Amino acid sequence: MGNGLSSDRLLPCLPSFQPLHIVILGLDCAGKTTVLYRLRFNEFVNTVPTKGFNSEKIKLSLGGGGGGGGGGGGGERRRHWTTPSASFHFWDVGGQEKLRPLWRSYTRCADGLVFVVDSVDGERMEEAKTELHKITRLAENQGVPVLVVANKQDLRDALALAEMERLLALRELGAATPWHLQPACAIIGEGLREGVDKLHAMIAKRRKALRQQKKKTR
Ligand code: G3D
Ligand code: MG
Repeated sequence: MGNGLSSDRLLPCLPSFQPLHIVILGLDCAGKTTVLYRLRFNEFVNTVPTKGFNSEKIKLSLGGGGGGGGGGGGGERRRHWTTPSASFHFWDVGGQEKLRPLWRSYTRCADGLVFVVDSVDGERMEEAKTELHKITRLAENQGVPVLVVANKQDLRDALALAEMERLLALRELGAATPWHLQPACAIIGEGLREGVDKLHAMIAKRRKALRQQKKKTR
């Protein structure tokens, strides 16, 4: 689910040979740190509330959907040499209310955002929506692709994807902001690699559009 659009006047701050700068945001307890360590180690890591941030550089194969984990290919035993891969620098930032004003300093120069939402936390869906829209509306984040992770889909009371799309008002994110809503269960890793594939595709598409735009204005 997503709009898959890509166009913006801002140029990405990082040259393409550097890892993609991805910021993982969302309310506290949504599962951000679980997502980060699942991608890094391909296993469940017990988390404690994040007071500041966690950061990991991870090389991941692309296009394989589920597949192995990160950590430079440690869990990717069957990877063929032609399988495309990409390097990511993930920043998982604390989601408690008092820490949210700090988000902006991490998203400056971001190539992409991952916004993790607890699919069971209906009571705080409005709050999640407000924070998501606030961060994507910042001038420096205009056009930055967003992967919205509908996490904890393993739980019985998880909201359906269409309902989450509606409650988070994803269609109101703005025509310039590409987004994709990915159902996931971070504790077992389900949906995460598909989500990263989508995010990477949106970033690549945006970069291509920006290059073409730059050529035209020369
Ligand atoms: P945060 O970094 O967004 O604050 P955490 O969230 O990654 O610390 O996760 C908060 C709690 O949610 C953790 O449980 C974690 O195990 C749980 N969690 C994360 N992802 C999932 C998921 O996909 N399904 C389920 N059922 N639980 C998940 P605790 O008990 O340690 O608070
Ligand atoms: Mg955390």
